[in-house]
Amino acid sequence: MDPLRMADLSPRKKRPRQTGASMSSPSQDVKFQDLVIFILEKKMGRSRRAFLMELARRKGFRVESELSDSVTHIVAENNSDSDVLEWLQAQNIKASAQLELLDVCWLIECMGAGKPVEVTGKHQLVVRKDNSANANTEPQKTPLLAVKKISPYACQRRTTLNNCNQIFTDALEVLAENYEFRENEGSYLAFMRAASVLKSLPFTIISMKDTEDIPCLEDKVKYIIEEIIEDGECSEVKAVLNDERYQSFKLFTSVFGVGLKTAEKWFRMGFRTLSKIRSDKTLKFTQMQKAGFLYYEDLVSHVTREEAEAVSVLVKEAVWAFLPDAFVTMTGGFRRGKKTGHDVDFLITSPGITEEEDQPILLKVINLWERKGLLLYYDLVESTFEKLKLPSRKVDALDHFQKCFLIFKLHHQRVDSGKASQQEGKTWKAIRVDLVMCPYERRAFALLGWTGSRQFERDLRCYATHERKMALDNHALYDKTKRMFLKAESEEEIFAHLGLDYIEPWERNA
Ligand code: DCT
Ligand code: MG
Repeated sequence: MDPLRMADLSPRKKRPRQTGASMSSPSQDVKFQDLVIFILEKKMGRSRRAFLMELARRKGFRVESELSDSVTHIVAENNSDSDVLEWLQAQNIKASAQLELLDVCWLIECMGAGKPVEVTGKHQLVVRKDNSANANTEPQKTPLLAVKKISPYACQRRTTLNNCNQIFTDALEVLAENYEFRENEGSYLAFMRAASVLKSLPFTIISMKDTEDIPCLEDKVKYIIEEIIEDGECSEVKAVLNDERYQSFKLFTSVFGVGLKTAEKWFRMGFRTLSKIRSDKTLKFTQMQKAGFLYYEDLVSHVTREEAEAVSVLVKEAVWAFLPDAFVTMTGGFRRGKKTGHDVDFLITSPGITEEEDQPILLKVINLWERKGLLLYYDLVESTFEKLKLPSRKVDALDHFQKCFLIFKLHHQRVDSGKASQQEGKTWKAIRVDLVMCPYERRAFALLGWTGSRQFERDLRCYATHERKMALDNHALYDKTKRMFLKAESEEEIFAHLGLDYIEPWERNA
């Protein structure tokens, strides 16, 4: 989630809505000169067209009332591409190859981003099959008909990174985060669940009718969606983004080692900036927070995939020096195909790491890196794993494996020189890394748990409990009816035990 992007949802005062002829002049403040939009009235209706034209112009887009040669993008709603081509033919206009024929979802996304967004496949108009049997029927892109019944559980949905509803999910995640900051867990979960289900949809919501069969959308969520459909933005989100408490919590918790409790304390003490906190003589910081402040700039700039791959090479090199048959797997967001992350997560195991016997691999790796001057901070958490412990009932519980939360000093020779390296000849970047080590027998559970997303994990565990009378966590799956642990060698087997279709890691971006 990027609240700065949300802040971009036009910082204007709410104006009375205008329709029809009272639209602002097309020439007002055109920010994006390269594209000229024409919105098709056919099947969209006059008032909705007028509303969208006005909104787009307010956001700095050039929107023409009449179709002309200068138009580069035609936006239509409820039309297939052949509908639009037929219409153009009837107007005696020949569509050039450069002319983009796009669904209204593209324009709505542009409104959310406050700038033109890249055209991808999902923005193209549906191609109507031209067999005579259905040539005269409506185009097939009627979202509700196109979608099977949507499950309320994220583990029964396929959620790729191609989010057609980002304008809504960004808004819902800002509101969820604000509830989290206010320790309202119920609303936090409700808004996260709603954002998650919208991320799985293969279409963009363009009217409230599209939301009718979607689960997990409480009234307060629908209200937000409706406002965004109508205005292109949400007043509550704008208020939250401008709220001092939200801004302070967001800022304070962006420091590694600072959680809600500390943020709350600093806010109550009247702090609003990190520089005041850092220079305060009376405050005591944990080692983690000290490191968080020291490497702040690096840690808030996202880890790129290139950087993650470079770290991966070094983790494997170090682990294999001590345990040549170890399996080292990058987990977390990068395993789900994300291009950036806040950290890089790794799961380490080997046939030699058993439930009975611990191996001091993490300690050896840490000692090695320390000798090489590659560790900026580390916290080694010892294992509290017990073979016969039943899976935790808490869906957000941390696991019991040995792990190390660390900050790695990644030298930049081989990777793209980002901002950090230009900083006065600095040749390295501080990168957050999590290393987790698990017994070989538990590797499938650990891999599934550490791949995420958090919402996906939450729903997997809820599904196991409520739909299957089983208990799942990062260590094990327990069948309460049969009163036995169910073993698994792979993630596929865990899904099969749960009676779920297998969901690939890149489809778990719930
Ligand atoms: N995880 C979990 N429950 C937690 C914490 C983590 O199930 N309380 C799982 C889900 C994702 C994985 O561990 C790694 O966690 P993060 O690194 O926090 O998440 P991420 O998806 O990798 O996100 P990012 O790309 O920001 O690192
Ligand atoms: Mg991660």
